Amino acid sequence: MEKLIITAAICGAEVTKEHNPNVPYTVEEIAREAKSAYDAGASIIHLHVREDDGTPTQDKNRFKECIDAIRKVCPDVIIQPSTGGAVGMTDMERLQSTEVEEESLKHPEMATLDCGTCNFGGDEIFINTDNTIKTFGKTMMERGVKPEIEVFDKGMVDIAIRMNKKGYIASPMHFDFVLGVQMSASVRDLVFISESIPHGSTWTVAGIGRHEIPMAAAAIVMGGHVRVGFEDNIYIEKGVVAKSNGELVEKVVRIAKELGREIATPAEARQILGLKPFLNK
Ligand code: KMH
Ligand code: ZN
Repeated sequence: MEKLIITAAICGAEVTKEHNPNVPYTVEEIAREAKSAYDAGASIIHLHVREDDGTPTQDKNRFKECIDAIRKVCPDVIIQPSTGGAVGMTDMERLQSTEVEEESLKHPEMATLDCGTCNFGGDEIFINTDNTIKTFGKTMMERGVKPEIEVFDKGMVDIAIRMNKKGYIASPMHFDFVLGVQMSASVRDLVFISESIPHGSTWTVAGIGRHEIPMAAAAIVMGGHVRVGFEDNIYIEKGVVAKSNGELVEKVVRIAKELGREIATPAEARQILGLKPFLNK
C-alpha cells in the first residue's frame, strides 16, 4: 500500500479560541501549529489565515506572512492554502491565496477547490456555483496549482468529474472527502464515495468532530489518506481539547503504525500526488 499522507488543517475559518484556546490566529501561532503537525508527521499543511483577533481573511499579504513563517520552521512541507475561505467571501477575495509567491515558488503547489454548494449550519450557505468552480479550476490550471478537490457529498464528486471532462480540472484528480457536515460519516459513506472517483485519482478524508479518528482509521485500512486538525476537530478524546494540532497528527501516526501503514514524507507525498520535487533554496 502507498505510504500515508497526513494533512493537518491547523486553523480553519470557523473554529475559535473559545472552542479551544490553542487554535492559532497570529502569524507566530500559525507557524507554531504548523511545526507541531509537521514534526509529528504531517506532510501537508491546509492553511487558512486570520487577523490577530481571529477574523478569517484571504488577504494575500497575510497569507504571504504566514507561509514565510511556516517555511522557516517546516522547510519542505507542502503548503495548501484554502480558496474556500469563510462563508460570505467573494470569489476574487477567495482566490488571492493562490497568488502568493515564495522565494522558490511562483504560486502555491496546491490549493483547495470546493466543488459544490452546501449547508454550513443554521442559515449559512457555502456557495460554489458552476461558474465559481470553472473560474477557480481555470485559474489554478494557469498558475500550476494542483487542486485538492473538496467534496462534502457524492454529488460534488460528479460535478468534479464533469469539470474534469470539460477541461477545468486536470487528471489525475486528488479529492478530500469532508464527511460529517452535509454527508454523514460512516464507513459505508466512505466506501461509496471513494469508489465513485475516477480510477487513478487519490483521496484523503476529513471526518468532522467525533468522526475524525474513525474516518482516519478507515482510510488507513482502505489505502486512502488522512486529514486531521483543529479546522475539523478540536478534541483529542471525548471532552478533552487537544493541546496542539501535532497531538492529533501523533494519534493518526500511532494508529497507522499499529496497522502497518508507513507515513509519507513531504517528498514522498509530492511523488504520490504528482507534484514537482521541491527545491527550497
Ligand atoms: N471554511 C469553509 C467555508 C476550504 O478550505 O476550501 C470552507 C472551507 C473549505 O474550509
Ligand atoms: Zn479549509
